[in-house]
Amino acid sequence: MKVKKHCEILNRLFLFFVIGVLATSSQAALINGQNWADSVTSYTSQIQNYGGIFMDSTTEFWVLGQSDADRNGNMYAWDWDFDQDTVAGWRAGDAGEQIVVKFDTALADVAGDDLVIRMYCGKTANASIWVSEDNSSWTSIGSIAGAMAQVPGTPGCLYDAAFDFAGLFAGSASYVMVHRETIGNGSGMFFDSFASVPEPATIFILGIGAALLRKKK
Ligand SMILES: [Ca+2]
Ligand SMILES: [Ca+2]
Ligand SMILES: [Ca+2]
Repeated sequence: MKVKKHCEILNRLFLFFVIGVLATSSQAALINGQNWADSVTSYTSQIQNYGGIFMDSTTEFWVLGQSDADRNGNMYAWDWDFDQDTVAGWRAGDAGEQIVVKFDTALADVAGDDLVIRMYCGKTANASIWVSEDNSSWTSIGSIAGAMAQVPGTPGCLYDAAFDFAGLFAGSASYVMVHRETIGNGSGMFFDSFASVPEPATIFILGIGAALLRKKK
């Protein structure tokens, strides 16, 4: 009996610890252990959502915070009754477009992938992806290319492009830039969100917390 009581107390203490860890790490941009871009640092003149509305200071949220374009969760962004046009990018025409977003909590090089960008694009689209500590010195970490008849490149189908800093970038990425590399038909590209890849430790703590809560019921 006594042992059981102790276990219960330990369980409770651990639950408080878990809640405490989550509470101290829960800033606005950290949702479910994932770090989302906090602000838009700069963007070129033709950056717009799919409906053709140009981004301004009131619509920078299109690419900030958690993914929100696909509200019914089928990885397709154009279910008009459900989904939202909360994306920003470029259409067929203008060259050299780019967006720079900033993370208040910089992304580190963790085991495996570090950055995930949710987007959709046309089949000839191509963007180079760059990271920086200071918004001045940039390192290329890869690219996203459209493709024929598959994701990415299937109209409206969202794609999570993941990037590993390992061997490419030794710093902590406070800034992420997406830069347009192709123009012409099918080169449109629209970005929904920018995020860290959740660290296994965070997933583990969340998992234990959820298991304990279930046990309490
Ligand atoms: Ca959808
Ligand atoms: Ca990594
Ligand atoms: Ca969005």
